[in-house]
Amino acid sequence: MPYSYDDQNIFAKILRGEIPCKKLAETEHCLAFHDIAPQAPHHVLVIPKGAYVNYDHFAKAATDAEIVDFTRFVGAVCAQLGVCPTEAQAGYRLISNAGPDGMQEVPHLHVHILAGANIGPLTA
Ligand code: DGP
Repeated sequence: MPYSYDDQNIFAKILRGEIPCKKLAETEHCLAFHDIAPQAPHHVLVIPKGAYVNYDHFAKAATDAEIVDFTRFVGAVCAQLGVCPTEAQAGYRLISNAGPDGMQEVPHLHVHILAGANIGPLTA
């Protein structure tokens, strides 16, 4: 069954500028902003601008340009945060919840970047 994208989801509204966010960085294809309910000292969400429900949808339907941009952008945002594992004591976790068993709340693909502390078991 093909994915059906709900354009009234909260991240679609953020992308359209209908509700505000604390923006960290942006490219042609992606946006990074702070999570409204941070679960770590750094808790940033990275989303593609395209209408993708989750990672599975993105991997199957996105263009190569979108996928490359998204992948590199996540790395660039981690560098911007100063949490790349090459930094002493630094590092991060990337989490992307998908579907009901994945506990996904917002049906627009997002990757959580969690960093700034020793991140233990997650509920994000
Ligand atoms: P998930 O469970 O993986 O779908 O996580 C959704 C995340 O989105 C959750 O950590 C809270 C965050 N979130 C929900 N609504 C908003 C919002 O309006 N603004 C921002 N910045 N984050 C939101």
